[in-house]
Amino acid sequence: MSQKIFVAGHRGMVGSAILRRFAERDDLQMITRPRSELDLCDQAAAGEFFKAERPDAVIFAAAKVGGIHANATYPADFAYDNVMMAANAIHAAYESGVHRFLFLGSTCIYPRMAPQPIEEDSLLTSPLEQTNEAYALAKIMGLKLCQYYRQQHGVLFHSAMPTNLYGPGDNYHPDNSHVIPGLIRRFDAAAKENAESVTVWGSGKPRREFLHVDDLAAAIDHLLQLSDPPDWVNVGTGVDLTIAELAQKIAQATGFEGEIVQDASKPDGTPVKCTDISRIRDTGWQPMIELNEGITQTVADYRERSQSGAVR
Ligand code: GFB
Repeated sequence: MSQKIFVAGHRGMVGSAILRRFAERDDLQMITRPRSELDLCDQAAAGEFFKAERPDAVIFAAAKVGGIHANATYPADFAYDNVMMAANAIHAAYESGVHRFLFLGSTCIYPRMAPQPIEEDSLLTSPLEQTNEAYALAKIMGLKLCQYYRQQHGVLFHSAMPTNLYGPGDNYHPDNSHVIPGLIRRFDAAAKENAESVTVWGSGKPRREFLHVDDLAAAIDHLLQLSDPPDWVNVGTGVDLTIAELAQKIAQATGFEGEIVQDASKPDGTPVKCTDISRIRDTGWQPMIELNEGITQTVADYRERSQSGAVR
C-alpha cells in the first residue's frame, strides 16, 4: 500500500524540489493544496484538512520567507505567519494520527555569534541576529514543538535546518529575495544592457554557505528513511565564502564584465554563517551539487523562466 505524504508549501522553491524528487516513486502518494484552498494559519481549516485527508506523513515546507530586507521590514508577518502555520499543522497532524512529520526550518535559528562551524547544540545559547529574529523565533518554536510532541506523545516528529538555499523556482523579487536570486537578476540585467557597474548590498564581507535545493530534497528523502532521526539536524555543505566572492561568481556566470560596487548603507546581517554537517554526514548523506555548477544551472533556469514570463 502506498504512503500518503502531504507536502505543505508545494509551490515554493523547496516544495517544488521535493515534488520533483519524489515524482517517480510509485510507493508514495503526494498530496498538495494551494494556499487558496488551505490556509494553514487558519486553525479550524488545518484541523478539517488533516481529519479528512489523514496523511501518513508530512513534509512541512510551507513558510513565509525572504531575504535580509524582507525579514527586517516585515517582522510581524514573518513571526505570525510562520508560528501559526507551524503550530496549526503540527497539532492537527498529531490529532489526525500522522505518524511522521518532517519540519523544515533554517540555520538562522542559531545565535548571531555562534561558534563556527555551527553545531546543532548551539541552539539557544546566546542572542539571535536582529535582522531575522522574528523568523528565527517562529522556526525555533516549530522545531521545539516537534521535539515536545515526540517526547510527550511518542510520534516521529523531527526537523531539518537547511542553510541558505538557492536553485530553480526561487523568488527573484528585486528587494525581498535572498542574495543569490537578487544578484542573478541584477547581474543578468546589467550584462544584457552592457551596464558599467552593479551594486551589491552591504560590505561584501559577510560569509555565507549555500545549498542547492535539489541537495536539500535528497537530504529530506534520506532523513525520512531513518528510523531514529535526530530531533533537528543541519543540512548544508560545510563550505562558505564572502558575499564579494559570491558576486564575482555570479558576474562570471551571467557574463557581466563591469565594476562591482558595494553599498555599505545596506545591512550585512550575521557576520558568518557556516554549518557543521557532521551529524547528517554520520547518518549517510552528503551534498552533491558544487556551487559553481549550481549557479550556472540556476542562471540558465532564471533566463528560461524570465523569457517565458514566469518571473515577476
Ligand atoms: O540572502 P540574504 O538576504 O540572507 O543576504 P541572510 C545575505 C547577505 O548578502 C547579506 C548580502 O549580507 C546581504 O547584505 N547581499 C548583497 C544581498 N546583495 C544582496 C541582494 O541583492 N539581496 C540580498 N537579499 N542580499 C536570511 C534571513 O538572512 O537568510 C532569513 O533573513 C533566512 O531569515 C535566510 O534565514 C536563509 O543570510 O542575511
